[in-house]
Amino acid sequence: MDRRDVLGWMSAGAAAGGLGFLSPPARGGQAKTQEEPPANSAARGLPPLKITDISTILTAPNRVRLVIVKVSTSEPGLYGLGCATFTQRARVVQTAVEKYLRPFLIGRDVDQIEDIWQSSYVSSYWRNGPVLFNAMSGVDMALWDIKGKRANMPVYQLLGGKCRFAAHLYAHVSGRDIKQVEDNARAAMARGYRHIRVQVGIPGMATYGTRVTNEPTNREVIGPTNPRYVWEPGAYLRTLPKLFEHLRSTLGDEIELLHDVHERIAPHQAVGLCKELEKYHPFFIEDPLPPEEKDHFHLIRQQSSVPIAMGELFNTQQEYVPLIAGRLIDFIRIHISQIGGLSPARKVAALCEFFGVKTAWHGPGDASPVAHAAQLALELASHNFGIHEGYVFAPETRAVFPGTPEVKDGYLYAHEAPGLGIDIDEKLAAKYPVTDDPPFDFRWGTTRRRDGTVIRP
Ligand code: GCO
Ligand code: MG
Repeated sequence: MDRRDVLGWMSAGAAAGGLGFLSPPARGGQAKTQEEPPANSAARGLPPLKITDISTILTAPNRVRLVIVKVSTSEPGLYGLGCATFTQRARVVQTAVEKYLRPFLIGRDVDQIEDIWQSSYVSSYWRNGPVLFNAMSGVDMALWDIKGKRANMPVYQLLGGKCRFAAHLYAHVSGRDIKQVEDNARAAMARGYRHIRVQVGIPGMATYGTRVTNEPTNREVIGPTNPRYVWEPGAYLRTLPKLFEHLRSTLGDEIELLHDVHERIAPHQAVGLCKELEKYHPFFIEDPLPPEEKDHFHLIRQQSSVPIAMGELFNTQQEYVPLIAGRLIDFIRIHISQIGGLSPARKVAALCEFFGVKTAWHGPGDASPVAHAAQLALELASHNFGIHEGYVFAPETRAVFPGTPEVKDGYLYAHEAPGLGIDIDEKLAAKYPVTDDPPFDFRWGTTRRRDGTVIRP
C-alpha cells in the first residue's frame, strides 16, 4: 500500500464515522468500519464493543490517595478497572483522564488496546511523564481487564499463561535500631517470608523507610522522608554494613536480605557501600543512585557484584532502555502505572529477559490493589520474574477492592477470576474521599541537609 492508499483508507474510515481507521480497505477501495470486524478478527464470535465512558474514582482508605480509572463499554455491566495512582498529584491525573482521554477515547473499539495506547501517547505533541502516563495506565489496565473478562480468562492467560503458581514477595521490615530490625525480621520470617527488605533508623536523621526514629513516641510513618529531621549520609553509611553483619550472624544465610538506599548518597558513596555490602550477599540493593546520575551505574558495576535494583522514578524508554541494554542493573523496579500501564510493561519484561534482568515492579502502598493485581498477572506469566514488593493492604482497603490478591506464606496469589480479578465497591470507596488537606499526602515533604540544601528525594 503506498502513501496515497493509506491516506485514502484513513479518510474513508473517517467518512464512515471516524472509527474505521483500523479496518483494512475492502476490495474495491471501500473501507470497512469497526462495526464490521474483519472475518479473521481475534474477537470472532464476540460482539464489537465500544468505550462508552471513562471515569475516575478517587478514594483514600487508609489515607493513601488512590486514583482508579473505570472504562465502561457498550455491553451493559461490562467494565474494566485500571490504576492511575500518583498519590502526590491525584487531581492532576484525574483531570488528564476526564478532560482529555475521556473525550479522545469514547467510541473507540475496546479490543484495540495497543492502538489506543499508541494514539493516546501522541494525542498531545508533548507526551509521557507521570501525569499523562498514569492517566494512560488507568485506561490501559482497564482495557486488559475488559479483554480478560470478554475472553473469560484471567489476564495472565492472555499474557502467556502461568509459569509459576504464585509470586514471591518481600516483606517490609524496619526498626529504630539494629536489634529492633532483627526482631521484626524474625516476626516476618515466622509469617513465612523468605525475602525481607531491611531499613534501620538513624538517630536524628530523616531516614527513608523507617517507621520510628530515635524518638520512641514518634508514631509518624516516615514514608519517603520526614521533613522534621535533616539527612546527612555519614552515619547511615557506617551503620548499614553493621546492620547486614548483624542480620547475617543472627538470622543466618538462608534469608534473602534487600535494602532501599532511596537515592540519597553520592556516586562515590554508592560504589563504596555496594562494595562493603557484597560479602553479605544481598538479594538486591535498590536505588543506590537517582535517575539523574544513571551514567554512574557503570562505576558500581565495575567494582561490585552486588545485584542492583533500579527504576521506580523512570517514565520513558529513553531512561530505562540504556540501563537494561547496558547490563547495568539486575532488577527493573519500574512503577507500572508510571510508564503507561501493562502494555509497555510487558514489552519491558520481554526486553529484560533478553538482557538477564529480572522484574521487581515497584509496588508499595501507593500502588493500589488494582495495580498489584495487574503486576501479578504479568509476573505469573514472565519467566524473568524476580520478586514482588510485598505490601499487605489494611482491611479497609481490601474491603474497597474485593479480589485484592492474597498473601500466604510469603507468596502473592492471584484471585482466579476473568480479567484482573479485582473489583471496586464504589459506595464504600466514596466513604473515604480524597480531601485536599493536607495538600501533600503520604506525608511527603522536603528533606534537607544540615545546611539547608534540599536532598533528592
Ligand atoms: C519503594 C519506594 C516507596 C516510595 C513511595 C513514594 O521502594 O517502595 O521507594 O516507598 O518512596 O512509593 O511515594
Ligand atoms: Mg524504592
